[in-house]
Amino acid sequence: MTYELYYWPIQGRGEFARLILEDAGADYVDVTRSRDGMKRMQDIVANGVPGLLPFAPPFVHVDDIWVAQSALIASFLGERLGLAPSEAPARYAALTIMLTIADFMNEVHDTHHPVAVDKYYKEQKAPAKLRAESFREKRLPKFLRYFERNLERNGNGVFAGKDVSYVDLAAFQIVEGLTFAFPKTFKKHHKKVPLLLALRDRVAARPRIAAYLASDRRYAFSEHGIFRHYPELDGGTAAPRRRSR
Ligand SMILES: N[C@@H](CCC(=O)N[C@@H](CS)C(=O)NCC(=O)O)C(=O)O
Repeated sequence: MTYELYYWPIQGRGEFARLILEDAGADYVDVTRSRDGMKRMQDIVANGVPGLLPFAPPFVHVDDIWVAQSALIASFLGERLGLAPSEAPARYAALTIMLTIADFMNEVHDTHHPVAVDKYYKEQKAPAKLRAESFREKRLPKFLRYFERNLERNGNGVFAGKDVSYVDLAAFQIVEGLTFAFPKTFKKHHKKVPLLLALRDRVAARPRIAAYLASDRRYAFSEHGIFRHYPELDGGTAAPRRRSR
């Protein structure tokens, strides 16, 4: 059985699914890597598939099932691929935290696109600066504290249940994203999130994740993704503009 992942050729919100598929050693296709993949994805957003009309990528397909929305995809894949807690209370706790990670992704996105999703960052730089200041000073510390407290409460190094699950892989991704996009700000919080950083290391050391991260299947972070590094949004000054000839 082959899983199909439909997502843009960036990490973005599709990366949660990739990490699960990779960690599970699942047979999967990252559809937009193929020559006609982008067109197939856009056709599905325009016309739907039997039983589902997704609003936006990412979405996944296996057998006759189609699922959209990154947090739902993560829980769907985690449950099918042995990367979810087995008991109901912990399963719902994992999904609760995953949905909070999806909220967090929206707030990260809004630091560089606070006004209009369909306009460029350069068209909303002044409000982005304000939004990023609030993110750095209020929202990021609040989310980080929430994640750390969940790890403290579960008491065994993972977010829910006894073993590493999809939500731990997602937490790895947000630590990586923050390290790329907000290096200066995130470093100031390191001492306050020892369990989150330890979880990041634990996930990175999982053999299939380590192999994936070293492979060309892992897209690099970039200024087309959700986590973008603009020094001025990280409390620094803007990088000098490169002169084009
Ligand atoms: N809540 C959705 C958001 C999906 C989303 O915003 N996808 C972006 C890429 S990360 C997109 O392609 N959006 C196109 C659009 O909103 O028109 C999720 O978590 O999957």
